[in-house]
Amino acid sequence: MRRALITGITGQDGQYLAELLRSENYEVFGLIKGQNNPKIEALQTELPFVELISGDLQDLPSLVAALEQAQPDEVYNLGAISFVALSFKQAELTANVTGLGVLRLLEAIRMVGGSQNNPIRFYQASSSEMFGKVRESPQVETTPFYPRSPYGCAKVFGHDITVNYRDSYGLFACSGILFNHESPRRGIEFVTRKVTNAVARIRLGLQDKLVLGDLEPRRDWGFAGDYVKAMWMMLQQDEPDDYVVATGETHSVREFVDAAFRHVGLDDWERYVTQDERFFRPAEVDLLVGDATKARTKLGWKPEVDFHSLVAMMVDHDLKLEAKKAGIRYP
Ligand code: GDR
Repeated sequence: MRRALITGITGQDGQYLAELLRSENYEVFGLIKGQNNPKIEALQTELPFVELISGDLQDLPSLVAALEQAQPDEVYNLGAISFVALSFKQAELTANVTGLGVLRLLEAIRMVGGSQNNPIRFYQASSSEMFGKVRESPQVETTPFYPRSPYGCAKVFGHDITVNYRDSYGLFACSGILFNHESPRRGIEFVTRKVTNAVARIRLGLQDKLVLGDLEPRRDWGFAGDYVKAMWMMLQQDEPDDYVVATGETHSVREFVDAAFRHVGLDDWERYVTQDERFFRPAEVDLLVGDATKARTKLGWKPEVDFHSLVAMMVDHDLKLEAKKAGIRYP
């Protein structure tokens, strides 16, 4: 049985990836920091097959110990301070976890290594936020980086150090440059889930306003369940490499809001939505759209869920969730 260790196991990608690896017959280990908290308890209920190991991307000895315990064939580094807005407020912490955390994990892998004929394979969750102020569209693996947030800067370091360890030490290390990917498991602080949850609550009469920031930024939004397959596929190749993972379609935040409200029959959505400075960022990424030709041709990967199906999936999930919480029958 192959073994995999996932950092960021409580996040949306960690959960989808754990399910995928389980279906591929892996033994799955998840790194968690801290003591029991509601997120960890929920994970234990939803994904009881995941064996949890305590450790922290800020603490090298704990990473070495986690690798020794899990003895993984594959390590997926999905752990990070991943909320871009927060990274402006906690820039140093972001650099430490999202940036230096990658270096620590790579060092731990060098130290523990895995067996000689079966060295540990490493996946780094890189991000389209590295492209930032884009200088070419669509973005491909060779597009220059121009990050626009402490998060983006930290991800550039994580990406570069992954490539550097591959070049320097021959590690089987891959970097997936993933564009935005969403799901019903997305955290409520991210714009898509914030919108679908509010739309559900407004439709059910539980809320009357949705307060957002800038509605003009454009993102290439895909489904997280599709994207974790690309992560796994990267580590099954003969050679390590870097890949853009994206749908190739871009939509503004405004279009996402419009689609979500229309899905529940509220076409006059402007009356529910207001904007507030609080949700604007000191520097914004205006336009992202990826070209995943390399992933399509070399990995055979392609996204299955399109933009409107994704919006519908998330709104329908939140309608059920919020109706159940409020004890309302819906529809
Ligand atoms: P992003 O995701 O920054 O693209 O990073 P997010 O959903 O937070 O923002 C998307 C866009 O929406 C605008 N926006 C708002 N955003 C939030 N969160 N809340 C609001 O109220 C709001 N109003 C407008 C933002 O300004 C932005 O332009 C995500 C994260 O998952 C990263 O970790 C990942 O690397 C990238 O996607 C790819």
